[in-house]
Amino acid sequence: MGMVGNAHPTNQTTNNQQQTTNNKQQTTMQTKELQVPNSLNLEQSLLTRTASIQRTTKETDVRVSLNLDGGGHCSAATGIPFLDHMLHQISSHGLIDLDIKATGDLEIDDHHSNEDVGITLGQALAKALGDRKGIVRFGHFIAPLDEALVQVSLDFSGRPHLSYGLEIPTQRVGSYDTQLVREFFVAVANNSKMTLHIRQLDGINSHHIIEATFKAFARAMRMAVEIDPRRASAIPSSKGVL
Ligand SMILES: [Mn+2]
Repeated sequence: MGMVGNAHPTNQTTNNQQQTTNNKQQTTMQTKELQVPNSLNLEQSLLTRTASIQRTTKETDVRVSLNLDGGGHCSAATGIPFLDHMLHQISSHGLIDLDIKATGDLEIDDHHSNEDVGITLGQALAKALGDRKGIVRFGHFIAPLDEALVQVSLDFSGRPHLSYGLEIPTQRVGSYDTQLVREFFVAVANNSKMTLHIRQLDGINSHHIIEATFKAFARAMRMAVEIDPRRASAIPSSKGVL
């Protein structure tokens, strides 16, 4: 670089650099003042809200991996096609990445596999949520699917409960026994320690009623597991524990 007439520009550059440095310091100080005390923990918990559970019994072998902060990517192979279809609803509308594989005694019927997928999914949800710090905790949604309209309200309360108000008019959807919908949600609620209320507001077609339920459940859960920035990393309970 030429040195001609460099005195002024160099000084200006130095001044500019000092100004930039001062600005940076100011910015840093402002950021520090605005920082949530445990924001680092919050970021860490966001990055690790995943869980993998393998559960093996004499009846079934189920593996569930999930990421609560996913993008709705789903792989579901439970041996029960209609249940796979419903698990896709949870993932897609809950924005939860799900990888579920199950083998089981389907030669008897779908009962054990259906229930054990629910149990393992519930356990994975509980594990991924950890101590439930910072979550919104409550979630609700009313999902329409054509003539069907289903309301789900839930609370990651730590107290398992299911109120189930579906009246599904047929015994089967395809080869799936519609009684198993209740069994699935019992298993999820018990093992994730969730309070879960399901109300059918309208509906005629069994497939629509069940699918609207899973969609409403997915959206309600998405709301409940979101991190509440005003909650920071506090446990959302007046008791201090969930
Ligand atoms: Mn469908």
